[in-house]
Amino acid sequence: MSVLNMVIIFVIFSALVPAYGQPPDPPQFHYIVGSATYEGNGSFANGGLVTVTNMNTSETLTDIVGVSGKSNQSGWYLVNLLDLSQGYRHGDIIQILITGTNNFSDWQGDNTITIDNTTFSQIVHVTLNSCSYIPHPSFYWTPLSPSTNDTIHFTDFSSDDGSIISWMWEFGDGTTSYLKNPVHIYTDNGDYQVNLTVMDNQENIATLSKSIHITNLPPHANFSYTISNIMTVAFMDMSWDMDGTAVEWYWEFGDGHTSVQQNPGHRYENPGIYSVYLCIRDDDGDQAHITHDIVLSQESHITVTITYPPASEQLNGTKTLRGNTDSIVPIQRVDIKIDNGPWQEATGTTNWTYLWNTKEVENGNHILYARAYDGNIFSPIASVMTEVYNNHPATLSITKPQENQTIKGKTTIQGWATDKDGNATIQNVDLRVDAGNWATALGTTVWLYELNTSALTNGYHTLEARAYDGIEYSESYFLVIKVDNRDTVYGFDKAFVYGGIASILAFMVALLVIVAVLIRDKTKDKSHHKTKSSQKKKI
Ligand SMILES: [Ca+2]
Ligand SMILES: [Ca+2]
Ligand SMILES: [Ca+2]
Ligand SMILES: [Ca+2]
Repeated sequence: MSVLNMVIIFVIFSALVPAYGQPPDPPQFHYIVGSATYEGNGSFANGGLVTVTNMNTSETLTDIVGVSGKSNQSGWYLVNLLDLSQGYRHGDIIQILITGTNNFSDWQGDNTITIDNTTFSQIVHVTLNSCSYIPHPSFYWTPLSPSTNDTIHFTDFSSDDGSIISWMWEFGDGTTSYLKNPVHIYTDNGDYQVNLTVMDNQENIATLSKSIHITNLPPHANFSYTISNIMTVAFMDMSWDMDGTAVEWYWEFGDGHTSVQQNPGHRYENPGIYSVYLCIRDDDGDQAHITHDIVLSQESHITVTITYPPASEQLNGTKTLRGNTDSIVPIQRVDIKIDNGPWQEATGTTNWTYLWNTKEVENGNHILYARAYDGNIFSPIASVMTEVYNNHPATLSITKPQENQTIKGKTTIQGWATDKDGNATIQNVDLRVDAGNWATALGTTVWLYELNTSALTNGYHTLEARAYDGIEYSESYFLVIKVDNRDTVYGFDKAFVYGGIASILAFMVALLVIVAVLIRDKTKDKSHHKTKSSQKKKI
């Protein structure tokens, strides 16, 4: 308020207050008009607390109007002395006490005035003297733009006319410190109000507040994955945020498909290398991303093993090949291949067998192959080298006599024998007739046997020959022969022929005897000639 205002107030009062006679009746308007200034520079002490006390009655008057309409405040102020209920009387001594505080000091001052009812207003001025300089708090921090988890150094920069004896820091996150120069770490981003309250050696207290902005830490994106099936991949979010949490995920699987799940699964159509991209957003809106290449191989997740035969095992005859498979998904079948032959389905899957007749291949080294199939892809091919050794039985033939040939007496049976494994391995050739006892022939690759047919009945018989190669007998060679030991003359049985001749001779002898008898009888008769002639007639 300016001096001009004060003048106006006086003008108004002068206009409103009628002329009165003598005290003790106070005028209709009766005020103390006061002002307060600071010591030294004389500037108005606006905002000081005005306390008005009647020293005679110890009563305090509250009807005070200060600058800007605020009560009980100094600068310019009015004290209404018309409140008779408070017992102000002519001649009472009134004390005006004003205390004030600005940024630098505490101020205080007082003055007294004696109520004079003969005037409508009285003027009192109070000069405030400095009673104590309050401290001036100040501080700064480094780094100037801190983030979550940064170590922030707070430095006290307060000043005082005396000395500062204590500090209290309130960091705005519920924590405090009583150090002069504390350090502090904020565990989350945000805006915090830092209060520094200092106290000087006169126990004056002052507080300074500043706002500090803690910057959000961006999240870190990361993920792992497991190939749970040949083409199906389970992705696991491994991201983190030091001062928050990830709240959004965005995946690109590298094959055109995407997901917003945190831990998605994805099935790929084809094997290959895929760049999988993950972008995350934290609860403060910051993003991070990462890309991993994943390799999907056809053959890496299904295996087949051959457990029998072991490598370089010598095999013969029919063997059961064995093995097993390992896969997360069901195996549909196991195939077996011998050398460059066709794939053949084995029996069983997890544990499989395959019956192999080794005689189907030549003696020597052979490679067995196995593969498993899950309906989608084949396993890598397992293989094992084996050695097959199967004896080949000898083979033989009878070259003489011919089939159904008739033989008699001592007949030489001839033939040959041979062995694929070497003719020298043939130990002997045996022969028998009609499943009788075996007899050993002379020789091997070329052999002879003297068959005495006289012990056989005439007729058809079966010759059987076999060869032995030291390991096994050959298959038998059969030959049907006809034995005929009868004597013949010109193709006829000798006995028959001779018998016939003997019969004829005997008949003729008998006939001669008869003739002779007849002739003798004729001669004995009367007519010797007659007898003879009759006998001739008979002949
Ligand atoms: Ca001080
Ligand atoms: Ca964050
Ligand atoms: Ca945060
Ligand atoms: Ca042999």
